[in-house]
Amino acid sequence: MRDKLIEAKQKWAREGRLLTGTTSDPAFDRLPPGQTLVRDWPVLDLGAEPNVTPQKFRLDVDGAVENRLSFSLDEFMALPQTESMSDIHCVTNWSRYDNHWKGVAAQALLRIVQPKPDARHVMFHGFDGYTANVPLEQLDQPDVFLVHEWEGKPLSRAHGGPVRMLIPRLYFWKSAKWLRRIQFTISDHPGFWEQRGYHNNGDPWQEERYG
Ligand SMILES: Nc1nc2c(c(=O)[nH]1)N[C@H]1C(S)=C(S)[C@@H](COP(=O)(O)O)O[C@H]1N2
Ligand SMILES: [Mo]
Repeated sequence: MRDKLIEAKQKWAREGRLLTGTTSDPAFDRLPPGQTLVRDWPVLDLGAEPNVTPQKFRLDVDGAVENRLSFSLDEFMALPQTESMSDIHCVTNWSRYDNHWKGVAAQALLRIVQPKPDARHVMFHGFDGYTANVPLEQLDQPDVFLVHEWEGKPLSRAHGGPVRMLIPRLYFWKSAKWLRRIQFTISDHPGFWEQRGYHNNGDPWQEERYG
């Protein structure tokens, strides 16, 4: 099942499925090219949704940083919490507007861990072994959060609870669920889908679906 799904998605990447060949500017077009609005929130993952109990939860922040950190769930929840509203854009072409989130601002975390001057890239690791990479400047944005609440409720297991990444300006595959580790690196390393034909950057308005 899992291998079939991965194979199908790799085939879409090779064929350039859903590509419209147009780009737009988020300042003028809220909906990126080729996207369709949905009201529900679809679940997409590799099929093995880990059961991350509060006891099992741990978040490590390490690599090229001045202060390596490791949080229990209580320690994570004790960090300053921020509420935000943002849109989701999935590469499989659904978008969902006005999601209300609560969590820790990535910029607040960056102030605590202090990336070293030569840190340029970030790899997110999930409890299921999933990885996704972004340039450090994509993490250092005011709308990026480590979220644990959606619409006033704890984030469900299916959507990556207790804690997932949220990077609204990139396709949603960059937002790792069941967040386990944030690793800062000097050079770039492709994540799970990036190794399988997805674009390295993943900007929806540039239609960076496949690389
Ligand atoms: N840990 C982990 N994070 C993941 C995935 C995954 O398989 N494992 N799938 C990604 C993909 S391809 C998408 S589209 C979104 C889907 O998030 P959702 O199920 O909450 O809609 O999660 C992303 N984050
Ligand atoms: Mo996806």
